[in-house]
Amino acid sequence: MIDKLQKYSWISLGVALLIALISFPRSWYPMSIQAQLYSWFGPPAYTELNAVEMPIIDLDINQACPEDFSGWRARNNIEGIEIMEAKTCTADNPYAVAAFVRGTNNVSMNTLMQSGLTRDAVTKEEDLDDDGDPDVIHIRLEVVELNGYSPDSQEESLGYEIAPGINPGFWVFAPKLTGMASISFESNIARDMLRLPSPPIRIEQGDQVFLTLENSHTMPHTIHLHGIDHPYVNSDGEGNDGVPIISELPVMPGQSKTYEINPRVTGFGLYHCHVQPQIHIMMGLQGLFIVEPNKPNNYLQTLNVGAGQVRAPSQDILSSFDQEYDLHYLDLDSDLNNTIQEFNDPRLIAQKMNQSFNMTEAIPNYFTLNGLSFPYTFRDSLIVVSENEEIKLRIANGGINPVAFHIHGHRPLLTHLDGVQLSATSAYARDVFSIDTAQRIDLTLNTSNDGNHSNGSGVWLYHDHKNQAITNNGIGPGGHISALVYDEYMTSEGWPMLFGMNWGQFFSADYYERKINLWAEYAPNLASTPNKNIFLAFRLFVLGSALTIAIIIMISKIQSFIYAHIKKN
Ligand SMILES: [Cu+2]
Repeated sequence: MIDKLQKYSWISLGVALLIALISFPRSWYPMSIQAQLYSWFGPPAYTELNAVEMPIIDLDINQACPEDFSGWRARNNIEGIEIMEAKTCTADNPYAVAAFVRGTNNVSMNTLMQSGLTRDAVTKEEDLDDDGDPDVIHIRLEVVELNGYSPDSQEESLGYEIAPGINPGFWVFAPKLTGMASISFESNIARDMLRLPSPPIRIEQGDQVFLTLENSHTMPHTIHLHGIDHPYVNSDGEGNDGVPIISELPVMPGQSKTYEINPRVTGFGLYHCHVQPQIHIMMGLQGLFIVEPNKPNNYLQTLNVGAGQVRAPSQDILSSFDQEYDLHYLDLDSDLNNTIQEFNDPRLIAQKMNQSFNMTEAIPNYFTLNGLSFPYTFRDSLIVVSENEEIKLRIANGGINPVAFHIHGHRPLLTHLDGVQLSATSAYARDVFSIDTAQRIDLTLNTSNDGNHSNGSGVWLYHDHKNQAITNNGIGPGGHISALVYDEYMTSEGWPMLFGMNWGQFFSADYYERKINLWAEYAPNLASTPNKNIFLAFRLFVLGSALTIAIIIMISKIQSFIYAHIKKN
């Protein structure tokens, strides 16, 4: 019997080694052997990706966009002020637009109540040059904290989402409002007028402007007028440049201060806080400041809350353009901005911002356009056009990184740098415009379908071509991606017709929390998790078993060889 086994064990060993050889995974062989095997037997079959149909995306508009309850999108005429239609799904309150144009002191009680503004928010008086429009303008701004911490609430107080589930802390300049700061007693969500960015301000060349900062915040602040003609001291002989280490002391909590501006030249500048500017500017205390040419009967929309489309453009704009848009880019480092979610005590916030936070280590991880990040940028930062239009784009970069502004399918013309008009020979068209920190550019976008100005109708992306900036904390698409959309590609609900990937996942907080694989739906093979190969597992099991049997047989062979040797001796 033993002899028989001994006799067949050579065969068993051979079979076990053969099975081991066959089950040994191909990919474990050295490349030269693999290549030789492929030349003999051919490479393994190509596994095709699952083909998926690409239907028109059926996005639930209620998921994408809050409902237009009050019909704010429609074209309107309020108190004689023509307010253009907003074709995007969300729009500014037209009563507030009318009040910003006429002056809150010049509108009816009904308009004022519907605007939510105080009677002194933006007052307009005296036609100094007798050209049919008021020239003494008084603007009053408060400071509002968004997404701060309050011990009374489980969530951030005065909540403001820049993208699904993303609520960084901000400080903004905001117009003076009546009533509550949140939308209701039950909700802590900030009402529509309290948002990022600080609103663009528009005045006319030669206006006598009083800009009052009513510091309703817990920190000292100022207003500096960047690139706007203003005297160093005001008519009372007080500092008027807003720089607390040079010209004046900051405006302390509860105090107010009025800056005086009487611009002799037109311009496109900024206004921003100059207290600890490295911190306060990044917290959101910055806005566009535009000085328009003096024209007769020129009523300006003094504030453009949330920036975007100017719904009541000036006479100067209406004489040469079909539309005007304010685009304000901003980046932020959530480690800094979320300081106001770590503490409720202003002393601790000040301590971190003044001492422990190191601004040289700041790395922007969120990127906003007009206060929102993708996909919410599609709510109110779309540029909606028809063919053969001329559109004025005023673009400012308030972030610490440069913006490489790029628009698909178009070559806009650069006409102004930092508000200074280029000569006709130095104006140029291109498809990427670099905008460094605090710089402003004016572009004329022409939608003539001639292959040069425009490639024709469509949904054309516009975005920063710097690739960090098209993400939300590294997850893309995100950041300040938006689109230029032709009328025929807009739905009546104010959303572009989209072809391609399902957008439902972009409206999920899980996506930006890195919990969803974007490719799972249209490329499931690429999105599957490797190392779950049952066939490979079986093969390795067979390999292990065969090798175990072979080793056992070999040991027994060696044993019997040694026994035989001992017996002999
Ligand atoms: Cu400040």
